Amino acid sequence: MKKANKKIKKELTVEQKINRRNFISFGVFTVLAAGAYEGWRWLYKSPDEVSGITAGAHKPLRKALNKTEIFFRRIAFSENHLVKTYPKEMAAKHVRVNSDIGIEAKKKFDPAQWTLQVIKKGGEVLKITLDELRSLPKTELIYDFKCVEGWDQISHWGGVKFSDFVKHYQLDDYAKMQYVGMETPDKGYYVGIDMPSAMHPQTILAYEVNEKLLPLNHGAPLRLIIPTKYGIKNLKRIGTITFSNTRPHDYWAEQGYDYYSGL
Ligand SMILES: Nc1nc2c(c(=O)[nH]1)N[C@H]1C(S)=C(S)[C@@H](COP(=O)(O)O)O[C@H]1N2
Ligand SMILES: [Mo]
Repeated sequence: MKKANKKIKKELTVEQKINRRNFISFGVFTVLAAGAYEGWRWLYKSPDEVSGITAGAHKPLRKALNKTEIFFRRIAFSENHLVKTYPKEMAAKHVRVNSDIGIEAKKKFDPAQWTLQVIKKGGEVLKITLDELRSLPKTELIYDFKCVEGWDQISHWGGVKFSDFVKHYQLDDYAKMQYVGMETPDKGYYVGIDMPSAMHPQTILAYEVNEKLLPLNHGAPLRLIIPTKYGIKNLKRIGTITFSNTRPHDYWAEQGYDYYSGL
């Protein structure tokens, strides 16, 4: 009789334990749910940032994005940190052509008439031909090009290192500014690049792919190859280069993509 009683008591205890756990879990769930709801309401009711350089977003979200950028710029980015390179044999023979904003085939463009235009202080414009650029030391780079749409490809580029270009054309004072802006000649596509990324030793003004002059669809006569950034920043057919301490306008940032777009 005594034994049986003990058994019943034990069973009740197990059930009580389950009930107690259920009660606690439910409580925790309710508190978390309420917290999440309050957080969402806070975000939802917070003011929109003014859309401009970047697409409109609720201010706290943009703040968080900017904080992430600051983290990557201060901690993760280093001039000494080189992007991985590959042997020539690994480079794709048929380099993928992605998009053509600002360089559409239907648009008239004569590469022979092209000069690169560097906008200097006071509106002075430095005009540079492709032959001049080709007479500068050439840098080659074979690396894994990455597009935000999800594809990547090892490809082989050649051209003038941006930092060599700055030195050669005595743009050192301009390179003390915070940003470089680049646009297609028709101003249809444009990017803004923070100066440390532009001056990174693997950033090149490329005029070759697979050791031949660029075809038009890859950005002839000159394109940006910046391996520390996603493809969107690798502007094809550079028309003008500007320097500034404020963020230059950026085609995809205006559509809501991350301005920094670093890798
Ligand atoms: N002028 C111009 N440059 C551009 C683009 C574009 O649409 N127009 N697309 C960008 C994107 S999203 C990618 S992934 C790369 C693709 O370069 P590729 O076509 O040479 O592979 O170019 C970048 N540069
Ligand atoms: Mo892309």
